[in-house]
Amino acid sequence: MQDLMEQLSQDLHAATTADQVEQIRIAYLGRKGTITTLAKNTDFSTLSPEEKKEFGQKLNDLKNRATTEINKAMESAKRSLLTKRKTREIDLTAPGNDRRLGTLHPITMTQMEIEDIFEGMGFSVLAGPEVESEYFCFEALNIPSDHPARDMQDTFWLKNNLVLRTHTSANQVRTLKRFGAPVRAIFPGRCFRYEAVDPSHENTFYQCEGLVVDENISVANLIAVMKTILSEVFRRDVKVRLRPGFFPFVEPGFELDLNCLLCGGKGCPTCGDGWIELIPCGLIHPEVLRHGGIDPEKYSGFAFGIGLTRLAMMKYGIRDIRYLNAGDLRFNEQFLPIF
Ligand code: FA5
Repeated sequence: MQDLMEQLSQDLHAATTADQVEQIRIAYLGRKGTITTLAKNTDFSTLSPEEKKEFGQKLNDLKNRATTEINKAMESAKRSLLTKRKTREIDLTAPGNDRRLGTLHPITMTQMEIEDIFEGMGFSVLAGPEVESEYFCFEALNIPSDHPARDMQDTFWLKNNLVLRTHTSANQVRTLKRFGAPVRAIFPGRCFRYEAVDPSHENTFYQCEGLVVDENISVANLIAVMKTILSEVFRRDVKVRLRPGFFPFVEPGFELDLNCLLCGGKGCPTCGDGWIELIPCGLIHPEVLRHGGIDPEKYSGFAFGIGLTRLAMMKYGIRDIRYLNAGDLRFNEQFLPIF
């Protein structure tokens, strides 16, 4: 029995965790433990009554000592765990855990920048639905169902005369009806067109519509705002050209093209002839103002539809629009925030 006690002490000495001490308790005092089975494995028939009594006392004594030792070892294992936790050493020179930081998508960054610039000029930033009624997307914009201009935008039709909006211009009449005049707002958001995808055309892309309605608004105001936007976004001189453009909801209408920043205007697969169609715009057609409940005799206004996706491409030097929707993080991670 003395040997057993010594063996137990050695085992407990080697144990460093509460789990290990518990394993030792089971090995010695558990149902099939060495001490527990000691009585079973002893042949009492060879012992005198005094010897039996003495054996019983020694066995009890052994059990008590073993229990005390094991309890002590358990206490100390728990205590050392606690101290370790409290005084966990911090090695300031150790390399940190590598945390993967996300980056903003180039379109998101461009949108945020555009919003900041327009807010600085007193515009509100609003949003409209992506699933739009045929009325707001076309009819209220002077594009009735039999008008050839419907063919300008290949449309995803849904049920019940709903469409996936083909342009953010669908917000124009919604806004006029809701806020009246004077009003100054932009509407960045996704648009959808059923069209063949190539380096500069996607079926899902972003535009940023803007409109200003007030008394005495003219083309001069429109051009001043467009110039401010481009100089703020690119922070350098960029070449633009303004040419007449037809949109049934503006009169007169313009196309504002940007000299391609990818090829310097020489012509490339992204732009074709050296110019990127970027911001169609014009003075809001009186009929559209009427749809919005605005008196065209008193108020006039301008509207524009920035191709936000293409602007991001020019800003970040992205040659193919398809990278932007591909969801490849290796692509997205190349662009650092611009603020
Ligand atoms: C429109 O969508 C008009 N609503 C713009 C407008 C607003 C005119 C207000 C007048 C007044 P357009 O179809 O040209 O026009 O598209 C506007 C811009 O969106 C284009 O110049 C281009 O930059 C971008 N865009 C159009 N289609 C795509 C496409 N499939 N992929 C990427 N960008 C596109």
